[in-house]
This record gives sequence, structure tokens and C-alpha cells, in this order.
Amino acid sequence: MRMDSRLVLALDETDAEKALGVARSVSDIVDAIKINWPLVVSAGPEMITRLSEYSEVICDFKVADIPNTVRLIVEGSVARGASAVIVHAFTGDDSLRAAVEAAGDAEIYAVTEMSHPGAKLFTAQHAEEMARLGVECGASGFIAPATRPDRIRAIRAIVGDRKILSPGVGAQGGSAADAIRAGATYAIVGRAIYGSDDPRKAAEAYADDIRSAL
Ligand code: OMP
Repeated sequence: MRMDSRLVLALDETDAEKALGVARSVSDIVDAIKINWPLVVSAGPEMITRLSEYSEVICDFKVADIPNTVRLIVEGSVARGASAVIVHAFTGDDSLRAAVEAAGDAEIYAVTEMSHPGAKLFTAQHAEEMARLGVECGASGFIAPATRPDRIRAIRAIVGDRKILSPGVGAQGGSAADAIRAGATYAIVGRAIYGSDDPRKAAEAYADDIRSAL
């Protein structure tokens, strides 16, 4: 995946035409566009392919299932044009390995600690173990919370030079520059870009903020 601005757009806009408009307007600024269930259930999985005309696409399906189902979801995402798929790590080594194998040349990013307050109940308590498992199983990258930069540092210490993508910037209160300083490779930003009056201007501002931390 491109590593220029280190900014990933989380495109959770549910109106297909608006989503494509935002994608078009920021495609030269962001390194990738992340698509999640909100846009897929409202506009269909063909959005993966349509977005891939503008940018590399990360399918954030947070896949959490048995190996066979994981394989089918990852293969289907890659066939539609995804460059990477996000999966949960708590499902264990067999499901993670199935994801990595099914991805082929595409990448698998494993969730460690999530960014929202409820993450403290379960994912935070096992984040380091999940990061270790992800490394063992061949994940190319990890999701770690921009809302808690100290936790990005802890995950960075485990995953070495693999990618870390950090959501939780803007609407959830985290800072892109702080996440990058703590060791994130990319900051993921959603509502603060696609929900703003001028998504391009907002994306430029986040790219500047990230640049200030490099
Ligand atoms: P905003 O809060 O609007 O910037 O969107 C954040 C995006 O990152 C959403 O698509 C979330 O589903 C996703 N996300 C998190 O917010 N927290 C996580 O711990 C993990 C993810 C993710 O895997 O991308």
C-alpha cells in the first residue's frame, strides 16, 4: 500500500453517490480508502470495485469466524478489488492463518485493542497477545487505537516494522499526529473528513498534521 500522506479515509458515508464524490475529491491525498459495513449494506459490495478505481481499498469487515468462512470473505473481498482486509485476531491462529493464506498478495490487518471506551472490557486486556499471534500468523499490519497513543507504543514494540493503522482520530477524540508519533504507520479518519463541509480541505489538514509528526 502507498505510504505518502499516511492518511486513510474511513468512508462510512451511506449514500453511494456522496461516498463516490468524497472518494474522488480526496483520492490524490489519501493513501487508501477503507470501506466498512455501513457503505456495503447500503450500496452493495460492488462499491469495493468502484472505489478501487480511485484508490487502494481496505475492506474493514472485522472478520471473526471459522477458517472456512474467513477464507470465503477474504477471497471475495480481494476478487472485488480490495488491497487489504481487516480481521479480528481473537478468533485464534487457524482463522488468522486462513485469512493470510486466502489474501494471497493482498494484506491482512489484525485488530488488537479497539478505539472506543468499551474496548477496555475485552480487547485491551488481550491486545499484546493478539499482536503476537498476528505476527506469528503472518499478518501484514495491525489496528491500534489513536485514542490511546500509549497503547500504539505497546503494540509497536511487539510488531516490529509491520504496519500499524490507527483509527479514533477526530470524531473519537484522538490526534493523527500523536498517533504517528506513538508509532502508527497510518492514521484512519472517517467522519472528520467525509462528514465535513469540505472533505478535501479536511483531508489536507489531516495530511499536514501527520507530516508535522514525521
Ligand atoms: P471515525 O470515528 O468516523 O473517524 O471512523 C473510524 C473508523 O475506524 C470506522 O470505520 C470504525 O469502524 C473504524 N475503527 C474504529 O473506529 N476503531 C477500531 O478500533 C477499529 C476500527 C477499524 O478497524 O478500522
